[in-house]
Amino acid sequence: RNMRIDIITVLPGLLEGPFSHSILKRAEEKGLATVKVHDLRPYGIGKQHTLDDYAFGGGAGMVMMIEPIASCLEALKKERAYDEVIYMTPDGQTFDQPMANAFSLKENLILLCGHYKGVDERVRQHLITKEVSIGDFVLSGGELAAAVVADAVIRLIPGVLNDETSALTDSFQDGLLAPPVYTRPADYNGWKVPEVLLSGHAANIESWRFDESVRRTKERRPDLIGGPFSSEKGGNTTAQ
Ligand code: 6GU
Repeated sequence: RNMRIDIITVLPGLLEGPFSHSILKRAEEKGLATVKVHDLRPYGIGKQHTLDDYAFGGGAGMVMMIEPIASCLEALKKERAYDEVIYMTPDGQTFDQPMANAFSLKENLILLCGHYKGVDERVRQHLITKEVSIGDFVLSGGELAAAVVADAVIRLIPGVLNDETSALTDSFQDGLLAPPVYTRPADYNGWKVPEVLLSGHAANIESWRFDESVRRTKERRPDLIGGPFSSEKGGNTTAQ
């Protein structure tokens, strides 16, 4: 299985970095995921390849036109079928771990990055299947948000991570924050590692980690306790 993520943007240069490094690069090399960035410019209108225009009704800010986006989507859809065409926008549904898990089960995704004052509403009504935000703050464009979503999704594909980096022990994967971790030395100038972790008693260690996860979650993120993604209610929705 090779997941394909196509990203459409007016600033392809912004997305050159994230996918040529570390885990995402390894996923590509293993043939588990392919990310392709598409410059919208060639699909623009006229000699200047125009992509945006003034808003009908007036007001500051340019609006991305429907035709270049429709042409680009049409070209991509000639190559393969897509499960979702996702518009990256601050007024979309907030991205979270369950959404990342759901996307990681799909074959092919398109991420459309918004810019300026956004895209013509008819793009959203007719060409998009989902609208996603990465949180309640405003970025200059959807590119960095698309990189965040692609990273969170690709690392969940079976085989991308090894045992050491396993996604199954991540914060949020079971609806709780991850427990504290320690490494050598066991005593750093009197700052000691909890005794149980040195005991070699697997069941006690597991139980300590669970208790610490709960304690940490209650302290830092009480909103997660008993929520729709908490460990009691949530099933495993990961691809692995
Ligand atoms: Cl998806 N786009 C932009 N422009 N800003 C954001 C965002 C997306 N998510 C949070 N802020």
